[in-house]
Amino acid sequence: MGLKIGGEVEKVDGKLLSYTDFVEKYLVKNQPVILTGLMDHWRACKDWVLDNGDPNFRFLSTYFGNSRVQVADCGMREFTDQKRMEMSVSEFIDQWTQLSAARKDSGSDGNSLLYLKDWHFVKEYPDYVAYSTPKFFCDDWLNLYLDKYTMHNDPDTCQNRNEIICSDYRFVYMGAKGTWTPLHADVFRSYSWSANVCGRKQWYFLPPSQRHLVFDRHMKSSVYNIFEEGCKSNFTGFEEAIWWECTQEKNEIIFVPSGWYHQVHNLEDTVSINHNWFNGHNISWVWDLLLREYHEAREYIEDIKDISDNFEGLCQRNLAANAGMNFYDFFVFMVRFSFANLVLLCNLTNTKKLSWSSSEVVPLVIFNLKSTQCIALEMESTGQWKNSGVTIDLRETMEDQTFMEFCNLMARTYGAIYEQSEKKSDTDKAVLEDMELSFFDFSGSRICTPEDLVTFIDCALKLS
Ligand SMILES: O=C(O)CCC(=O)C(=O)O
Repeated sequence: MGLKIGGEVEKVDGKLLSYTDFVEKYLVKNQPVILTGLMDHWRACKDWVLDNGDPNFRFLSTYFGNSRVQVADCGMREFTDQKRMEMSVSEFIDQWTQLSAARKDSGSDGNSLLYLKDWHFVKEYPDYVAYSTPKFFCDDWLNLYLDKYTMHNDPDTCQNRNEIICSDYRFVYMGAKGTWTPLHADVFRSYSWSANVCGRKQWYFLPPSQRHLVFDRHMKSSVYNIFEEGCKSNFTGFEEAIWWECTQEKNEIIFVPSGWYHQVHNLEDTVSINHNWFNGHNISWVWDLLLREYHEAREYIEDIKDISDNFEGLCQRNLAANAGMNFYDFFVFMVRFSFANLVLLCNLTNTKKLSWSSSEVVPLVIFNLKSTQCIALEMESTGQWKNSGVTIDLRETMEDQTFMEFCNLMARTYGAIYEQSEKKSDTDKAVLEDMELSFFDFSGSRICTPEDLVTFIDCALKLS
């Protein structure tokens, strides 16, 4: 018996959809959708694709051939993912074209299929503007933050592995017909969007409410390939699962909501661009996952608790190694992010110096502050903050050039969502000086714990 298919992913013309409608129908409800008509002017759709719709291998190899990339062997499982290797883009393309030629000659599919994944293209080629992120996906706290800061600074973990791996969550994927991605929910339980520059993809989705059906009894291991024979016997709920299926065509963008498990198959030679991202609508998913992974990291080393000098530090270190960030990284991120929202709010509500329309951005900024505050309250209840060593001095932060750049980037991004990009939106220093006098007097200027962050946001909201 095949999969039970129950749900249908809507297809909507992105040009006719307002930002507010997208938020209400898909972000808030956490529902998938395919958007059309948003890639018309993308450089990637011209440079990377031949007239017959195939990938332009010669162009990709000539201009980007030297990049080192991660390539998955779709025929080889390694733990919960496919086995990965590193090679140059031109080596990858050579293997792809040889394989396609061999397939044409023999008529067989071959058994080794290579899939280029997670290529940090934007970070590597910032001046080659391959595409512009559609406004629906611009309220992206993750990539906005990573454009100015790093998430985790421990030299033992991600920095050591590779600077670029942690640098952003904007990727290019390229794979021949038949390449695929095993069943998974996205990193940090973020949203993702994925755009087909050429080719087609088949998506199989499982809503979060049915997640337990693809896990074993202990909720430890999950299904790798939904078409594998063993699924029914190893995962007893599997047959009850009701899947959503859809085909994403060339020049279409799919929105993948938080926590939806999905498996993806390339039906033709396909090049796609995808981002992972989170914002005020799904930040609670990120925190819930981090908390769950923290408990797992703790449980794993419980037996050395009594002989360890700094057991909590070790748990946080392991959490960062597994999840890409730990509680403190997430906390620092939330403090900087809230503070930048406050700066933006002050600029927007200072009517004397108002330089661009604030009517739509102010509610978004207030929503951001409130959703961050909710998470800070939850963080506080974990009680891990006594000796965390985290201190963020807001006066110092305000003097920091990187923070000012972060505030400006945020202002420009939120301006662009509401199509205010032509007008000046940079942070006004004079407004900040006014703010400093009035604000720090009653909020204090140091943030060390989630409790401090809650108080800080309370004060910030009073200004609105
Ligand atoms: O395109 C693929 O193979 C996988 C993409 C994916 O899982 C995602 O965008 O979340």
